Amino acid sequence: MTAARGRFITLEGGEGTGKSTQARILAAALETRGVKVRVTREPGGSPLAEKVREVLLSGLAQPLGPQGEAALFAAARADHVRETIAPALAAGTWVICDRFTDSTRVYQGAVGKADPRLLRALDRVSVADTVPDLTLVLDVPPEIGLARAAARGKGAAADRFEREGVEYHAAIRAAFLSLAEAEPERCVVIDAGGDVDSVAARILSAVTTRLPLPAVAGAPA
Ligand code: Z5A
Repeated sequence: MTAARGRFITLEGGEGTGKSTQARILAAALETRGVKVRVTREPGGSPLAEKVREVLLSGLAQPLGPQGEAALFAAARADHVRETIAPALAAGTWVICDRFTDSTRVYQGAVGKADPRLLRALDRVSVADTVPDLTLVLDVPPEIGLARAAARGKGAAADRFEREGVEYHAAIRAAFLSLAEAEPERCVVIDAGGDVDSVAARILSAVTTRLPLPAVAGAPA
């Protein structure tokens, strides 16, 4: 018997909104309910895409401009989808991805002003039909997200995106909110303020409301 396709969940939002933390917590909660889960991230998520991540976050590619960076994010994404995401979904594993193509639409598109026709063409090649079933947009004011990221990264050098000012991160937040508003059937905005456990409860509630879990004997409801 072939396994039913897994579900594809993406976590999006600005810096320090808690995506990585919540991806791990959501995976553990789903596994408790009998779901096999693979957590991954972008840029990265496959050996080759992790190498492209280093180039992008170092700022080496910044002189290429938003369109050049978008092409690199898409090249990494094509490999990530082919090597990691699509095989997991085909095997019936649920995939939780920390950032995906909405990040390109927001960072390089809405804020960077890359040509939307280019971004759509890149999506056709890199994403094709591997579209998320559910996208959780984690939302906090940028001052809170940046403070969280700074507290975590004490002593480490800021990456190419962390070096941007608060106005830039406010524009990113607004762009994520308007993207979510435009696609309510796929996107849910999660209030990511408050403690980790409260945010995790909001996320689990959104996931179990939108995506029916496979029935597993003995698993908690
Ligand atoms: N980018 C792009 O431009 N185009 C693209 O297509 C893609 C990405 C895919 C990736 O950097 C950068 O690439 C990203 C956009 C760009 N840059 N920015 N900004 P990254 O992966 O290194 O950075 P990030 O995605 O923004 O992740 P982050 O800074 O690690 O944030 P996070 O994953 O949302 O948060 P976290 O790591 O879970 O939490 C941050 C800290 O806050 C940590 O110490 C936690 O313990 C703490 N935390 C988490 N939740 C809470 C709550 N609720 N209360 C208090 N403290 C908390």
